[in-house]
Parts: sequence; structure tokens; C-alpha cells
Amino acid sequence: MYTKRLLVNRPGVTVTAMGDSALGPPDRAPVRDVTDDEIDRFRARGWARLPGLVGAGYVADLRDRALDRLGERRERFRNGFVDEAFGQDRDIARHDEAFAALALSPPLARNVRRLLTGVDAVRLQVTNLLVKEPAAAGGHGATVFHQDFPWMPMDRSSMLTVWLALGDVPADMGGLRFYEGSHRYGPLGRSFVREDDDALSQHPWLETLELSAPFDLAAGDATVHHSLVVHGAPANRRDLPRLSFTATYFDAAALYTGAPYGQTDGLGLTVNEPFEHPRFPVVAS
Ligand SMILES: O=C(O)CCC(=O)C(=O)O
Repeated sequence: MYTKRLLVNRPGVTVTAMGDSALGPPDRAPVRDVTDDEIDRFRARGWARLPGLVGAGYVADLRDRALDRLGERRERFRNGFVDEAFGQDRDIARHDEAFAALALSPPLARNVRRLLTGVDAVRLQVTNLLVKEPAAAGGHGATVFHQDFPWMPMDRSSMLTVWLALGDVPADMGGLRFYEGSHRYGPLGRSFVREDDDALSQHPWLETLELSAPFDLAAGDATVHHSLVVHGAPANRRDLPRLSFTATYFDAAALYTGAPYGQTDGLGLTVNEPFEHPRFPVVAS
């Protein structure tokens, strides 16, 4: 059961709830290094595929944990524009030590630091367990094309999301698609706040950019996408839920702008200062 797992740390992994000041040494998640080619591709296109990023055994355990968690919480996920596209269990790493160990893994943080340009250290912004239920069973619809950054209260966009497949994700299960190089066009406005406010409706010229071809991911494969790249996903046409884990990181030197944002409102952050708060740990890399 999920609750038992919370109480029993694994050998060598001592992780307290994220948000507390004492974070244990999350050094056991098996994460490979990104290659120079992958870094080049990420910088040129705004996203990259990272096959076999996390070891299969570790991912199988994450998937079991995710299924336990979803079994308990599924009904809570459905509300708002975003949750028409996929269900979220935000901050999963604050509730489960295996997800925390991955999100706080130095090899993963080192990868993120190397992918972003001119960044010396990164903070973890948020973790998420995502589920896209099969459309045929009345589940979720498409994830409309959008950028992540326009929501954010950071003064710079050096920020990315690692999207890890917890099971096999064939393209027709709702695999992500990306507008190649769209991260070079700056913030293009918010989506998910009004009807029909997806990035393509607001910026039809995006269709002049190449859309990445559909691709399959195996469990343990990941993609990484820049906070400014326009991305979305079709509905899940399979009969199993699409399960993924995301971890979003940003430049540790970024300053808080004070823009209203659910995650940061009320935390006592200081405008024009870095995000010095246990919710946004600098991850050793
Ligand atoms: O998983 C999806 O369908 C979308 C995820 C997404 O937009 C993100 O992680 O930024």
C-alpha cells in the first residue's frame, strides 16, 4: 500500500517530505547521463527524446506506486481546463520517497543543468504524476498545444520539464508532439485559461514550423522540453491509461517576480530575490 511505502524508506534512501528543510541523499535513482548530441538536439529544437533515461526496475516500481496512488485518488483529478486533458497528482515527490529520490537525483539535475544554456545550478519547481485516461471510456481529451512558461513567476525562462514514461507509451496513447524550434519565439501567452485559447488558435503561424512526428516511448524513456516550446498531445486511443511522471526544474539564479501563481502565493517569497524556500530546493548536481 502507498501509505506503508511512505513509512518505510528503502535502504540507502533517506528522504523526508519535500517542503521540510532536511532532504535526504537521493542518490540511488539510476539515471543515465545525457549525450552531447541530445543536448544539441534539445537546444536546437526545444525538446529531445532521452531513451532509457531511468533504469527499468526503478521505473517498474514507480509505476506500481503510481497505480496505487491513482486507485486512491482518481476521482479528485477531474476539474478545470487542464484536467480535461490529463489528470494530475501534483507534488507527488512530496508524498513518495521513490519519486523524490528521482526528482532530487544528482545525475538528473546534472543533465538538466547541462541541457539549459548558461545555468550553474537548478532548483526543482514541481513534480507531477500525470494520467491520461482512454478517450473511448469517457476519459481525457487532447492536450492542446501550449507553452509552460507563460504561467510562471520567474524572471527568466531557463526552465525545462522531464517527462518520463512509467509504462510503454505508444504514440496513439497520447504521446507528446512539439513544434520544432518554437522555444525561440519567446512567451506566446497563456493557454488553459479560456475556451479555445490553445497556442495554435492564438498563433496560427506556428503551423509554418515543423511538428515533430509521432513516436513511441518505452517505460523508462523520457522526453525533455523547454518551458517555451509549444507542445501538446492527442487523446489516448488505447484502452489503458497513459502514465507519466514529470519533474520541472529552473535556473537556481532566477528571481521571483511576484506574479500571482497558486504554487508560490503565500509562501513569503521576496520579489526580485531568488526562490530561497524549501519548496524549491537547489538539487545537487
Ligand atoms: O502529458 C501531457 O499530455 C502534457 C504534459 C505537459 O504539457 C507538460 O508536462 O508540460
